Amino acid sequence: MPSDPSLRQTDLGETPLLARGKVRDIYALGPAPDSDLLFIATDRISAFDHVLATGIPDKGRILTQLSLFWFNFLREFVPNHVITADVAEYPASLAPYRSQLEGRSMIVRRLQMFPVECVVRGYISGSGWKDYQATGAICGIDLPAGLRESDQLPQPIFTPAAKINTGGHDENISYQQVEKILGPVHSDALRTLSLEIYDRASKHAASMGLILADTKFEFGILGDQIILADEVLTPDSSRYWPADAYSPGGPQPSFDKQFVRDYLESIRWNKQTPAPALPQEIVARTRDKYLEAFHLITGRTSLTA
Ligand code: Q0Z
Repeated sequence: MPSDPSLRQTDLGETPLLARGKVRDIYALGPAPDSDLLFIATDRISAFDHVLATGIPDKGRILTQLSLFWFNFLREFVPNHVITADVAEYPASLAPYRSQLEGRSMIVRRLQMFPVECVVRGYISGSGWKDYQATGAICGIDLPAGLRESDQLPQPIFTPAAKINTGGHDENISYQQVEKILGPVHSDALRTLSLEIYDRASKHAASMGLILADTKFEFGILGDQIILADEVLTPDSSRYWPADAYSPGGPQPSFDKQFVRDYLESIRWNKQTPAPALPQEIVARTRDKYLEAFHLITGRTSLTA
């Protein structure tokens, strides 16, 4: 077996793990409840809701550098949770773990997270398409009749979702339900911020030949300031479509994961655990797609420069 250059598992010794997601791991730096957090994006990849047995080398670095690009792009408009992504500035206690951290991690401020996923859709796809077909609406927003899958919406819409624990899918909820959870002031702030960020980001993406079909933001609050958190505008939290191949009337190929999905369909995996490994060719082609997304969005050819 050739050696695996991907990082699928992190281990920071005594540093307490706070949460493990499908792709990212969060550690607590210092005593709860006010300590900073350490976010690490691993090279794990999920498809059909399962984490696969094979990692994509550099995926965590690529997604971290993309998030940092967007945090910086948006910095004058919205504050974000990043303290530093420079491992030279990390606490000395993390020095032994540098190889797991470099390029793929950030130290962030611990926030009170809003328990609502702030999704903005400019195009109709995924759960939005399903809900529209069933009800003619998404999250209580009535839409014109006759839309086709992947069509552009008359205007971008805020389609919040409630987090469901235990690995379940988030559930689309109405703005009224958000108001019941967060109150009218925070609800309006999150909707306005989300739509404005989508507007800015989708214009940048369009200038690079990409459609930003939809994206999910997570916000938290520190004192009285609303802060953009988590990962932002990565292919894992967003649907990017190459504009030159856009063809509404059906699903659009996934920018990053289509080779993986096609492979898993070709082997007729039953989509139950355990998730299979990927052939090296699928790994290499998928890695190239993540690098291509990074290059298109940031204009940079190197992850480190
Ligand atoms: C985000 C999540 C992940 C599993 C907690 N700045 C923050 N302050 C407090 N909490 C969070 C953040 Cl970003 C926070 N998540 C979502 C991310 C793995 C769950 F990488 N959970």
